[in-house]
Amino acid sequence: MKRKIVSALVCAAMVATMVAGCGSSDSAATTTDATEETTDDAAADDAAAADDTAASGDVITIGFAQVGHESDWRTASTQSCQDVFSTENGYDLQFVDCDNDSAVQLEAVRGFIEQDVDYIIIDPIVSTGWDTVLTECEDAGIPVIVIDRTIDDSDKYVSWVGSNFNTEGLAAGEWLKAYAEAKNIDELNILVIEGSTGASATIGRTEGFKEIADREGWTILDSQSGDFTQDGGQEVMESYCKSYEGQFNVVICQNDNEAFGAMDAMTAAGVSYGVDGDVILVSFDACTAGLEFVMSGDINADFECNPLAAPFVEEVIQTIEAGGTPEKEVYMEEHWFVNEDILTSITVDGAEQALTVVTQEVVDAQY
Ligand code: GYE
Repeated sequence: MKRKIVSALVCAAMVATMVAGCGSSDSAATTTDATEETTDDAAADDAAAADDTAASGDVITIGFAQVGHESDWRTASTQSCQDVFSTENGYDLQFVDCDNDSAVQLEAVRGFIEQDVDYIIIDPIVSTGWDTVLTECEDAGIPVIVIDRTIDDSDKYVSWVGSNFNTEGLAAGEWLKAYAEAKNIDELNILVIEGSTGASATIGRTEGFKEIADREGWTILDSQSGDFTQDGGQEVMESYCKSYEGQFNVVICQNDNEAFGAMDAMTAAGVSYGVDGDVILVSFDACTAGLEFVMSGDINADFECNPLAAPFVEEVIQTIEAGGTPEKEVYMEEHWFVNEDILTSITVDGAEQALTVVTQEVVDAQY
């Protein structure tokens, strides 16, 4: 019974957001129709069913298919969901760590459908291959909320909450351009350590940064995946140090954990990096440990990606529970962190964006 009511609400929300997403002029009418249908359905259900809704204080069951445990960012993301969707807050969170395996993630989602959970949260390991399983969720009347990485081949989810990875890549590029100018460095030879292949975070950061590199005529010597892990970053950097010895002066790591591994590899190879070194080191995520390395000058700049999506996801869920239509896309706020105060801002996509110099206070305030 509970499922029926929630399903009806979900269909209303899905129809409304999908129509709105297509830019149809009659989206309001469609929304109203769908809502009326929901109301009728609900009215036809008995009082016991009404008591069974979340609004009456029932536990809301959520299945969360998390990417894995590859990074500090990921740990913070998991913690954020566990804190918000706690038993005390009225939730039953079914958590699956998919260990960066797409097959396991699809299986987890199907398991949630079988369990008949109220909502499914997916942080998609890769951005494609989703339409079939999302159709199964839709058929089961279970709303899907996507967090962090995007799904690019299906829009059968009610909301996505996350970051603009392309903007992060653009920001790193614009910062590097301004920094090199300020330091009178006129040749940039760049090595990139990418994140996991097929992840939208990797695709966005790679494309954004490359756009600036192409515009400025920089040389990207190589770009290989370090799988968003410390070991991966170290391994790729060890091989770069051998293959490109003496040829590079910039290393871009697509997350902090890769940067930690890359620092170990460069130290072992006798390559100096950071504000006093020969190699400019750039990272993404800006987790606490990453910011500590920015403060010490080992990492020159760190482009934040906010992992604390859960409070926004809860808003989406509560909107649906109240019969409303959540936003299809929710972007989270993020900041750009640097060691030196020679630049105070950069212009990204025509907008001026502040650079924050990392102090102990900044580190303490970070996730
Ligand atoms: O940058 C990395 C994590 O998807 C944005 O995944 C996320 C990325 C994050 O493993 O640390």
